Amino acid sequence: MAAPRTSSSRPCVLLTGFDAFGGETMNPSWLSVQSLHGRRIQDHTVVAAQLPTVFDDSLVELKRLLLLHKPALVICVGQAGGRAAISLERVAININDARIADNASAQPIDTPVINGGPAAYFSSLPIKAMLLAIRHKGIPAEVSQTAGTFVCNHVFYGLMHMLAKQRGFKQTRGGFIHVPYLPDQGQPSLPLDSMVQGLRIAVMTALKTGKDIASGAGALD
Ligand code: PCA
Repeated sequence: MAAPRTSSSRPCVLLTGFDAFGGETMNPSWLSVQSLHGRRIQDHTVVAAQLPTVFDDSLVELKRLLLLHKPALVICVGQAGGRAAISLERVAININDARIADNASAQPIDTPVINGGPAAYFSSLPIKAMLLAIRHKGIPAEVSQTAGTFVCNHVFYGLMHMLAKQRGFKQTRGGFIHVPYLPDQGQPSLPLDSMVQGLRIAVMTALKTGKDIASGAGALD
């Protein structure tokens, strides 16, 4: 697979995190991807960027980043309060259904992410291989069957739609990972170091793995 090149000629990995939302003062998704910015993993350079926790604007920014960096791999990361493990999301669905307002006070209910788009897209990341590799380091991880219906699912669906439809991105792999709260935000939580390490392993495994391994997620629990 010929990897797209950045201006620095080394292929790049785009990691995105979100700004704080819902009354929180921090978002671990941004803090964790930020600390990987500039790191070299499997001869790729990591570019970390922040997306606003806002329907539509988040996808405008994501499209700009894709066209600018032409990454070989894109992983969008978000916070999922209430979860105890790094969640490798399997599927994005074509629905916005917000329980709370986003950071621009919008609260869409039962609207499509993309008018006329397919019902769902699967992640194109090797989520089973990533699950095993992260757990192997003693970091809690799980495959998740829903990224919710708020801005994270919106971005995940929009990402997969762009990769499917945008010229030049057919070879680009992409997907979504949710991270738990940090200890300061409440329980359950995961320390920042573990999130950063888990994401680094996720990126490395995605770059190293061609076809995903066939392993029942249930059997790994
Ligand atoms: N989590 C939210 C949106 C931004 C974030 O970090 C979600 O799970 O939809």
